[in-house]
Amino acid sequence: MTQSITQSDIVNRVMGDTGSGKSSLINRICGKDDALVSDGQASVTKEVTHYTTVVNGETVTLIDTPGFDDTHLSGREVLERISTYLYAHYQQGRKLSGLLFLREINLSRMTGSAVKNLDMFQRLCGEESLKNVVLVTTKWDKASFDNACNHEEELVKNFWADMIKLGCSSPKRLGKVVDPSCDIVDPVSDVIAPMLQFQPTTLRIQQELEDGKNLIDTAAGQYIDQHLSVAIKRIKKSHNSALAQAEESRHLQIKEALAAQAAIHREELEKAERDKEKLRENYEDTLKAEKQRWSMAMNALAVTTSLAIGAETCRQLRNSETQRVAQSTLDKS
Ligand SMILES: Nc1nc2c(ncn2[C@@H]2O[C@H](COP(=O)(O)OP(=O)(O)OP(=O)(O)O)[C@@H](O)[C@H]2O)c(=O)[nH]1
Ligand SMILES: [Mg+2]
Repeated sequence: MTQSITQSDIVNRVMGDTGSGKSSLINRICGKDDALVSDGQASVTKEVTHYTTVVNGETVTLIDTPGFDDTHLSGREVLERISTYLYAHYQQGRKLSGLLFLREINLSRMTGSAVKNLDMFQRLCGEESLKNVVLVTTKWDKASFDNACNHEEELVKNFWADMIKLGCSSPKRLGKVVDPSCDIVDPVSDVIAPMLQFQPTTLRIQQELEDGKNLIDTAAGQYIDQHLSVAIKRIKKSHNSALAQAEESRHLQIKEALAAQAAIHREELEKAERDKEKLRENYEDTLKAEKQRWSMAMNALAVTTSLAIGAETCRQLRNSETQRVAQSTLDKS
């Protein structure tokens, strides 16, 4: 169950590719199954949610986030959710202690969306906060050890080198179980515990929003905006080409298939143009809208919590009633 974060909590944010095991890791660290875990088919975590646990006597809060390669949400939607959450916490005087960036080791190559995810992560953090970042590779138990080592080497050499140079911790290996022979470590004692020593940091996106920038003018917002412009150009081209081919074709079935294709492109185009427009909106309006969305979620959470408390109270009452009846039977006998 989520709890509110207090000023003294050590707050760590968990990011990474979709399906890389962010929610599973949080469950493992907290020793509970509160965060919803995917079955590997599609992205599951859509809301930014926090979970709290105690490590070495310190209260640690872990923030679960959707990835920028989410299968349901657009990059703009993910950016809005993450930045609003982070900015709201910053405004309340809370800083992040650490950030975990996860990558599944048994994937052989970095796809375009994985690269985008990594770029967005760096733009959100800024160089100053990279010393608070711990890189993590997951699912070592599932991969062939040699292939996993090769992929790790490729990541460190080609994709994570700059981040490591700027102070990121070298990657930690995680799998379902700890295995010292392969350097597969324990997430609590080997990943979270060392992070307790980190000096809290202000992320670049938090500072940019504090300086009064609109989302589109932040480093992360600009990246999304550029990607949307490229996507809009590409979709327009495909849309026009499908329409032209449909017009030229003499076969009714082909004509219909191409027209259907053009209609799909039209929808994609409208969505991308809407995203671009929304990104341009005043950040205060975005913040207000996101907070409203949250407040509904928070109310729902409060109801769930009180229902849970109700059920627990009933259970306790039932137990005490059972004990009372048992005691009176004993007294009578
Ligand atoms: N074998 C193995 N499977 C894992 C490990 N960690 C996570 N998984 C599995 O990977 C799948 C995805 O895990 P999640 O924790 O939902 O991943 P996520 O990054 O939170 O995914 P989204 O919220 O959808 O972005 C699930 O089926 C997990 O059981 C691991 O260390 N080893
Ligand atoms: Mg998740």
